[in-house]
Amino acid sequence: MLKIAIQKSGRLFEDSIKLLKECGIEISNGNKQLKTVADNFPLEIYFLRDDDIPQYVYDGVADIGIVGENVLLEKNKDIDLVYRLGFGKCRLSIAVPKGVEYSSIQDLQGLKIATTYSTILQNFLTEKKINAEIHEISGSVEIAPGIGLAHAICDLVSSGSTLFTNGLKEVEVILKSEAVLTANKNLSPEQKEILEKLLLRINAVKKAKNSKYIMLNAPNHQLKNISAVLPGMKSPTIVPLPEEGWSSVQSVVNENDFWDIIEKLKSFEAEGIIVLPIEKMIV
Ligand code: PRT
Ligand code: ZN
Repeated sequence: MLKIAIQKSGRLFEDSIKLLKECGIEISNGNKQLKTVADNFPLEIYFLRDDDIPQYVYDGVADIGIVGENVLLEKNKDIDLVYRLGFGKCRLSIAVPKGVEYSSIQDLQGLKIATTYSTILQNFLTEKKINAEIHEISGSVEIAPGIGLAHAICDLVSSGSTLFTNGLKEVEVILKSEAVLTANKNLSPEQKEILEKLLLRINAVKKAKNSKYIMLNAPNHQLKNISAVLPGMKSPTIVPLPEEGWSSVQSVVNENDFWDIIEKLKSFEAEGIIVLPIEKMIV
């Protein structure tokens, strides 16, 4: 049995549950309880506050956990970052009131900066040789300059609208963060084996998300050109069509290269191009 800690409620909860579901792991009890056991995978799920997850993983109360990289770094526990999960993306940034002139990081010298991320901020300031006073507060950081508590803030930003509505502007990004899978350093061989199985599934889900299945018809004299732009997992699947001189080509393409590839395929006389999402991909 492997114990995983996920956020009880909040920004990472739904995506964490969704990921487990996509990995074929069924959880019937929801998050009303502190913990529950998956029906079809040796996984026990603990629902916790995100701030507590690194400590629990470090203590071995949970073996692995899903938490923002920002929280992992702030808590600074000796646990492993095993996998970047690609959701819960945000950045930890320094912001100052809109009207304040800011031309370089030197403008932070001597300022008072309010934050809930004092460890990460202190490391950043030390590295940049900036002497600023950190004022640690537990929430509503964005109102600190407005009420005269600090000159600047250091907080998480995603859309930027919180900064905007509080009359602040982002001047330094100190960390780009996303949800990560973290693990205790002393897992038993049995726990490691379960983690490997889970990672295989997570990988399959992630790979599939970044890929599309593509089907098209092409004249046979273009098959060489088309195969060159459609590497697929090994090579494209090519099946002759009943119509003389034509074939059906099927392959997998990376989401990022998608439009580029489509343009090339069109120039090689591809027709009837169909693109499908992939649910899982095991390579
Ligand atoms: O109750 P618990 O302690 O578990 O939850 P929490 O309230 O501490 O955390 P929660 O649910 O707000 O965030 C969990 C994690 O989501 C964070 O640790 C980040 O890794 C990630 N995340 C992603 C964010 C944001 N985006 C985000 N925008 N966490 C917080 N914010 C806040 C930010 O602090 C600011 O107040 O949203 C506001 C800014 O958003 P924009 O869109 O206006 O820029
Ligand atoms: Zn929290």
